Amino acid sequence: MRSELYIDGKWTAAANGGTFDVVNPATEEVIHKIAAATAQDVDVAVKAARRAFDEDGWPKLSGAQRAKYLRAIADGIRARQAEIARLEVIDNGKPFPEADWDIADAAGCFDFYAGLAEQLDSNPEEPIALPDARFTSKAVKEPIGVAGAIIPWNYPLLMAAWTVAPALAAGCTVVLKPAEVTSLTALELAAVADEAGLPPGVLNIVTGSGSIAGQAIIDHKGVDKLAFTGSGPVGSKIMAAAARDIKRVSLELGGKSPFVVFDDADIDEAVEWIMFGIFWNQGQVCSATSRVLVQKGIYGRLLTRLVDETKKIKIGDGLEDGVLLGPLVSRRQHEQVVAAIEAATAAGATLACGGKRPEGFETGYYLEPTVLTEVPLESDAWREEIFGPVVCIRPFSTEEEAIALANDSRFGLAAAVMSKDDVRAERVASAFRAGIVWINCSQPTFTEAPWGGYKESGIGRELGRWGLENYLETKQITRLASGEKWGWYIK
Ligand code: TAP
Repeated sequence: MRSELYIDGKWTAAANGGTFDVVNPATEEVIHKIAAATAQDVDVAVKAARRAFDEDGWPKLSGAQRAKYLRAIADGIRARQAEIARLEVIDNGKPFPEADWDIADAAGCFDFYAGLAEQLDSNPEEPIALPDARFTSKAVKEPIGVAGAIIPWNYPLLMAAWTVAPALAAGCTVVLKPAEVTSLTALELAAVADEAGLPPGVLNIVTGSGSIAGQAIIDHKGVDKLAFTGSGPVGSKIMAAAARDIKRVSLELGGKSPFVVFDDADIDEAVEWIMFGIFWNQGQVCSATSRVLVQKGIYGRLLTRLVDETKKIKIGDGLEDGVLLGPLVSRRQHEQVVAAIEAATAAGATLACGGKRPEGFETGYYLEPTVLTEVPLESDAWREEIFGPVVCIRPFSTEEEAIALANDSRFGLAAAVMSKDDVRAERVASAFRAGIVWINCSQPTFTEAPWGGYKESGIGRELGRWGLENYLETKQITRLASGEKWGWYIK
């Protein structure tokens, strides 16, 4: 396990020697200590990233040359997949098969953006037709500069890949701050990049707190672009900080995503996807479909089946075979989710199952998977992100009612609909005010497709070619044809 900052191609302690504890959420044991970056460390990292961008030529490499590094990083991650996945489990708590999936996805993300970096070479410019024949014009794409990336704890390595891979592919250099509670695998990414021969300063990892290291990144004048994934309040702060220096900014924030199930849906299939939509990763998923709306004809039967299946979920340490629900990421997150459930029942909601620490789990941040019914529409449980394994479920009568309930939210990250009637499913999909819509499923995520939210769920899109655009500027180059004269002042 690494414990130092990775700055300018070197491993280094924090300037003041400070560290923070790494806690295994399954055992509550302190398993490691990691350097806590100060503003001074962030300054050194940003200056290294600036030099790598402005002087050392990272953006001047061809896309194909950058792609070689990205593919070497992908290969390096895959070569150590099981070991990195294990680190993810002891840091974040998720079951090993989920962590293994994430690490494979992270490697795939570097491969995907290697392909897009190569495409930048084959499409270096776009000719622009002008209405004045004396001029020709073209648009070219150029990297924005130094990207400051701040990521959360729910998919530690994968969120790093979603920001670092497109940034490097575009020709940007990066200073990345992982979440304090899950920093182990970001440091492994630095180690893999180092082994891949990535030039010094191109990728810098500064572990530490949001209020010190994160704040230093968002305030630094040497950072051109801020890429943030996390909570709305911090996203709002980051946007305000970006506004001060007109930094480019992309935000991937939370949601309270609806899942509408019509009464022609297969109940088993619906229950499978409802569970996947809220219990995967202990429900700590920005796109979790945490508000389920079920048409009255099947509501009772579906609820009974959902509660039966939810009670069967095997809870335990993510390293144990067959575990489908690990502990929540931290004591703080556990306390917040328990408080949200208590507030829900105080507001009038009914606990259909779950809601407490499971029996036999006195240690670890464990929580039973929870189903809430009769949740008042104005309560926080219905309207605010809980970010835990807690689903609110209610019946509806008509399609219009379901759409109105689904869209009645300040968020708009994701939404899902289930129906055997394809025409209706498409109609509802197009009526959802959300950036990601699933039909007859919930959560499958592909590196190729755009990811991001409407309304307060964020700004900009990650993944796919949209993710690359996040790190590119557009420049127009307009030329007066030789032999042409302007003749405004001098005839
Ligand atoms: P946040 O506080 O938003 O943390 C996300 C990242 O921002 C972390 O790296 C954090 O650092 C950093 N950060 C915090 N304050 C900062 C500041 N002033 N300047 C710069 N960076 C700062 O999320 P959280 O506290 O981990 O979770 C709180 C809630 O946010 C959750 O319950 C959930 O609702 C939501 N959340 C959403 C997502 C997604 S994917 N949308 C992911 C995680 C959480 P440190 O954590 O190291 O201090």
